[in-house]
Amino acid sequence: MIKMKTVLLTGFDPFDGAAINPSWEAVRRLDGWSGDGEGAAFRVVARELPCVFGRSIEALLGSVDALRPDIVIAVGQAGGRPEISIERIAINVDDARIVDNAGQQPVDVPIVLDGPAAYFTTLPIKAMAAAIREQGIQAGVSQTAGTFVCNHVFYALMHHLRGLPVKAGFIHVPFLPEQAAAWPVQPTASMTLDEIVAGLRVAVEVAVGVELDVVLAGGATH
Ligand code: PCA
Repeated sequence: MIKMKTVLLTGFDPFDGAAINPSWEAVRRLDGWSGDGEGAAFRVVARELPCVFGRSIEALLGSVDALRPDIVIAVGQAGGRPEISIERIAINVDDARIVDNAGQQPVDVPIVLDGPAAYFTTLPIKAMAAAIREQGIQAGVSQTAGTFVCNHVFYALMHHLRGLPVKAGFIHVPFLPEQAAAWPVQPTASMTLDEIVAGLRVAVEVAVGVELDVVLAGGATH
């Protein structure tokens, strides 16, 4: 019998005065979705995280320990980026340019005292980006998840799961068109919710089905 894999997807609540966060809007549409691809049956559980330093980690790791997922993909908004960006690396620093939803603004504080400088994701990021693009949706590998709450939970997730056979990582998604239209800087990139949801579906299927990432250039020159 094929073991049913559990995929934990998380999204964030709105932050920085926004009314909506596309990461949670997309992820919540995938709650309860199950698939049965090539010997890799899975079901998705979605959870919302608060955009708050500290509490976001407690919520994420609490769900990881309760659900014992095989795969964890945390998702957040990266306003201004044009593509679904699959993050390669989490770094051990909080450096907030804006306050979080609890008014906190840590600057140059380690996430885990005496933790390693960084962790690589354990998701097959090149295969994921390529498969999303094959569906006509812009996607790529990103070399930094920033230094705000997204990188914060990404680092804590990888630290928590180190040495365990759980694939985990982080995906940033663009603004929705209505957010981009209201942004003071024009033009600003966006993606429809349907496209974001479709891209995340492909990301989940590849994360479940691909054990060894493909070798494809996905770097950056700056
Ligand atoms: N994006 C922020 C935090 C929450 C979110 O959706 C970030 O990129 O850090």
